[in-house]
Amino acid sequence: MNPRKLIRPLDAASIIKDAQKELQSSTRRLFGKRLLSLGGLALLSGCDLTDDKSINTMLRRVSTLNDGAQALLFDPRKPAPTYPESMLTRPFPFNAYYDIDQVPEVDAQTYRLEVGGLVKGKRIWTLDELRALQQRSQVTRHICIEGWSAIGKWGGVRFADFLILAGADTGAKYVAFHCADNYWTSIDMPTALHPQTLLALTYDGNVLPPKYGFPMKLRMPTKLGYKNPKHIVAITVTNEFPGGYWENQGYNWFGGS
Ligand SMILES: Nc1nc2c(c(=O)[nH]1)N[C@H]1C(S)=C(S)[C@@H](COP(=O)(O)O)O[C@H]1N2
Ligand SMILES: [Mo]
Repeated sequence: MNPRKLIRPLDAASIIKDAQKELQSSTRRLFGKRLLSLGGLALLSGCDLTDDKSINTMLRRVSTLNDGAQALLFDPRKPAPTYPESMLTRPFPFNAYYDIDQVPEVDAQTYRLEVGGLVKGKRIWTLDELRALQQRSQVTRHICIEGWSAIGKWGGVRFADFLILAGADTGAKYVAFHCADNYWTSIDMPTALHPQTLLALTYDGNVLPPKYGFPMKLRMPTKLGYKNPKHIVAITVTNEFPGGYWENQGYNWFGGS
């Protein structure tokens, strides 16, 4: 059976609640300040978010907003909403460009994270070294362009801390991620340095399970699902546009959520 069939319908009620909070204050701010929230996006994409279908439509339209407009509207300091643990979506959905029985097996003992490109520091990291760094956690909403969203809890290292420890040139334009399943994606430096961007090693308090990206994924509540790479094996800091698996097939590169 196609696992997508098992995924819950959109959690419409809570998305609309978030959107309404934004809408109350955002109409005035939308064009004055640089605001890009769910509510702001609803306005920009002309959707009223009254049902699952219009949320779907909005997610689709958002993906076709051009990257320049999104980058201009995105405020890299604006925090994404967080939620109480009582709102966690159980079970959290699995998604990838293949079915769940194809999830890559990564060996914790031999695993090494390679950091390359414009960095001056340590280039090879073991899992234990990453686990020894200061850990934080977040309960945030993951929004997938295919029309579902879910609230999850991830723990790990703040990516900005990691980039600084690795001696990365934070004036570079992009950070690219290569994954054990050959997936790849890339993000802009302002998003890489956003305080909620996390190199996640755990899910819901336990070691990140294979289906959610063992040994490590990048979790960004400011970006759509496909910008959140799982099973990361290499990170590259670069000024050359790296693209991505879905982005090169037409998905919006900026991919803000
Ligand atoms: N390595 C890798 N990362 C990936 C993908 C993938 O196929 N491979 N799919 C992306 C998409 S489209 C989504 S919605 C999320 C799903 O993450 P989850 O399985 O933890 O829900 O992973 C993203 N990261
Ligand atoms: Mo996705």
